[in-house]
Order: sequence, then C-alpha cells, then structure tokens
Amino acid sequence: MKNRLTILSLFVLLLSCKTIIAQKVKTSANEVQFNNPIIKDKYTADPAALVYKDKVYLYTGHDVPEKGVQSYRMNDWLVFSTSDMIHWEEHPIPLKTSDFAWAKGDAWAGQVIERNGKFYWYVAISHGTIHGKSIGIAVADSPTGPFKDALGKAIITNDMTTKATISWDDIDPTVIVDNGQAYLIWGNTVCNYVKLKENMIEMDGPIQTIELPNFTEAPWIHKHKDWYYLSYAYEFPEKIAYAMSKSVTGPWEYKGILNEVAGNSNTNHQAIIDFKGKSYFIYHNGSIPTEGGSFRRSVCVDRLYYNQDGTMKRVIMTSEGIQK
Ligand code: FUB
Repeated sequence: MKNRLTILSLFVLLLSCKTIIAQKVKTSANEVQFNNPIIKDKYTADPAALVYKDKVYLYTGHDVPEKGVQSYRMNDWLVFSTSDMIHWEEHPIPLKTSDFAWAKGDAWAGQVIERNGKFYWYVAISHGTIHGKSIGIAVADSPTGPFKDALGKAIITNDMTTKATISWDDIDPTVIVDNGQAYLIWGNTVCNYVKLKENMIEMDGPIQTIELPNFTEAPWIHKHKDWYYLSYAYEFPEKIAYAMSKSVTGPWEYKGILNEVAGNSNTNHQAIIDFKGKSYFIYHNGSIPTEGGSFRRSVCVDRLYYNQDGTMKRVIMTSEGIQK
C-alpha cells in the first residue's frame, strides 16, 4: 500500500513538473518580440534606406487613414534612424508635398543619396500644371533634413516619357553613383534611366529604358561585392523580382522572384542594404491590426542572404523581424 502511494505521488509530481515546463516554454515563446512592422504608431510605406557613417536612415511615405477611403492619402515623407536595425528613432518631418511649389500633392516613393556632403532626395509627386506624376529633387545638409526643393521644378515630367501612355509612369526614383557617374532609374510599366550631372539636379544625356519581365514599378538599384542588382515590383499584386549585371548600365539578366506578395498589401516596395556586415530587405505590408491594408501600409525589415554565385535567396518575411 505504502509503495503504491509513493508511485502515485511520484506520478502526480511528474505530471505537475510537465505542466510547469510546458508553461515555461509557452511563456518564453510569448516573450519573443514581434519587431515587424518596425513602426507601429503610424502607417509608413515605400521604404528607402541610406547607410551613412554608422547609422541607417530610413525614408518612408506616410499613409494617412481616412474612413472609407480606398486610395492613397500621402502628404509628407518621414525619416527614422537606427544604429542596430531594431531600435528606430523618428526625426521631425523632413519634407512635405507643399515644399515643392510647382507640385500639387501625393508624397509617393523616393530615395535619398549622399554626394559631396549633400543629401539629395528624389521623390515622385503629382505635377501642378503638367498632367501626371513627376520627379522632384530636395536637398539637405544632413540626412535628417530639413530638405528643400533643389531645382524649383521637376527634373522628370510625364510628357518626357512617351513609351508608357499612363499618367503615373514617372514614379519611384532610385539612384546610384558609380565610378563618379550618377544614374536615376524610375518608372511604372516601363523602367527608365538617365545619367545625372555631378550637381545631381540635371540630366546628362537621353532617357533610356531597361527591359525587365513583368515590370510594374519600384525599381531599386544596389551593388553588392562586384554585382549590380536591379530589383523591382513584379506583376500586381506585387511580388519583388530582380535582375543582375556586372555593369550598372546592363545588360541585365533576370534572376527570378526575390519576395512573395506581402501580407494584406497589393504593393511591396523594397529597399536593400548592407549594414555592419549583414544584408537587409526592407519592404512594406498591410499588417497593422485591424485597419492595415493596401492604403494603410507598414514598413518591415527582414534579413537578406546571398548565394555563393551572387544570386539572392528568396526573402522570408517574418513577424519577429530583426532580433538581437
Ligand atoms: O505609395 C504610392 C505608390 O505605391 C508607390 O509609389 C509605389 O511604389 C507603390 O508602393
């Protein structure tokens, strides 16, 4: 009888231990921080990132939610910075559509690049007098601004690009300086590029086009080791695909899909950087509960990995994002 009681109490003890262990595991699983989206108190879209000195500066669009409205409401751009890709500091609003006197609104995607100590921000915006979207340039002495109109007019307007007949084909500028030569690449349905003069505010040659399969928009050019990469939004709803080349002007070889359709958003809009020895894929989705969506987007960051031959591995989008 005594033996039986001892076995029973041992069994009960074991059971309760198991429960305690299970609870412990559950608690630690709950403790994993969901770092995506990286900004949770407002809607951010169209990320562009600049690595400058020991920080990353993240420039985003800003979706303003309006009840019942299913289109973009975007009046300003935002800037955030980080030293570790986990903790992001927001800075004062660096640029608004009203800073471009010739424009009439729509703070769409852009990219900032540093040259000769100045920061140039190429943005897509609706032109006030020339029908359609256009590209403006703002300039600042610091990566966080304040930025002001650098040119007093658009560098690219819809009437300058006739291959695409839509009014929103002059959007989503990306920029690179390679061996002292700057290039501006942009487009929707047609991918365009042009050389820029060293002053970064004037074209230096004719507008040319790049053939890419199922190109929708959001080109992003970057260099990693000795390869150039041109990633872009593919089809609609958008996946991100990419092409590679040994030269910034091509020929470009299509390499396939890099990222799948992002959760709860038609658009995906990527930026790709290397920072402190790691590579990152920055994009947006519509994941903020409960109102997130295609016009209420949120920027996320996940790791990006390269294969030995320079191709990029398919991105795994996560809720956890970047962890310590
Ligand atoms: O945010 C407005 C537009 O949506 C951008 O310019 C595109 O890339 C898409 O994300």
